[in-house]
Amino acid sequence: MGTRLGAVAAAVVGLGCHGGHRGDSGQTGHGDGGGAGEVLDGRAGPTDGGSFTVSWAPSPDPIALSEEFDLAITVADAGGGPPAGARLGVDATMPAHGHGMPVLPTVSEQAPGQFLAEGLLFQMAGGWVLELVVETDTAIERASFAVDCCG
Ligand SMILES: [Cu+2]
Repeated sequence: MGTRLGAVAAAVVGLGCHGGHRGDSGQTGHGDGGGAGEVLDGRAGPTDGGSFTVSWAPSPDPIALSEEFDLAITVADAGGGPPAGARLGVDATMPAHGHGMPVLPTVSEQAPGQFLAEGLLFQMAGGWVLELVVETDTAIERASFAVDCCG
């Protein structure tokens, strides 16, 4: 019985994701600065508030399906140098499916503005979105990148 219930619950979760639940009513700015998630292509770009530029490179490259990989990530401020006291959050999701990775990556700062995220894993082929969140004492900004797994 327990197993059966588990299977039903999983199916419900899958269905529930279909409509999406971004809940961005009332908070979305039109024009620039909308936090609802512009997804960038490539491996470098600005954060949504425009204060920082982030770039990333996977290892191994290319990323392989269902194999752990690391990301080397560089964060720069408007002047091109490392932002003072910046912290970095790293996550990845499949927005079309409403799920994330089965693992929680660990992020460490290797040098000012240079971060290493270890232990990411894409367990499904398809369209992923990598989310990098830069937090300083005065700002929290994010950049989202489209990552196709795995080609
Ligand atoms: Cu998926």
